[in-house]
Amino acid sequence: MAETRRLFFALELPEEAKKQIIQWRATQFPEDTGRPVAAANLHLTLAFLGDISAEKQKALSQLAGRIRQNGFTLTIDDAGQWLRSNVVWIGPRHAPLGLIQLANMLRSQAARNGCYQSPQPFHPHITLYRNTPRAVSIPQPNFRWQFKVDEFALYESVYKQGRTRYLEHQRWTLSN
Ligand code: 2AM
Repeated sequence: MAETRRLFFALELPEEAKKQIIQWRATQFPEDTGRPVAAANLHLTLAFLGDISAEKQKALSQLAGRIRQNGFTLTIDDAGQWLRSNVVWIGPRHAPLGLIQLANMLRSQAARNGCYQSPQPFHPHITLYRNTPRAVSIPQPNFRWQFKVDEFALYESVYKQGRTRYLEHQRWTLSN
């Protein structure tokens, strides 16, 4: 069988934002909340591609490289839990148009190339905990992390020795 890789397009977070998120998380949630996502793995997924061939990766990378749009400012000022997927997340209360446009474009390119896309609308989020065993009380979002987004990247999810790592394959700058 041809080799495949588990790939997704995502936004990386600035180091400073990651630090603040980790500090906030440490002070707000009990230890048994779930499996905390490592600081290095904090990201905002734009489009999940699944396990795909090198050929499909190339085609989708080419299409991603043709996206012409400006960067945008992202404000992370909301938090919640999804019981269906057992995750605690943070994200924007109001997603900027640029973020929606970028994700929708990548998701439709993925769908047209045979990568299953959830029929649910795009809910931009950064997962903080996975495998949350029960409903947790979500603290009031007493934060407002804001940063400029002018790049996006293609990542590979690698699971090895019980750990997930995200390897960056390619990065693109957002400009008109
Ligand atoms: P999540 O954080 O909400 O779990 C890599 O797995 C990234 O792709 C994660 O951010 C994950 O979102 C996202 N993703 C979206 N759909 C997925 C799926 N069907 N399987 C695994 N990850 C998915």
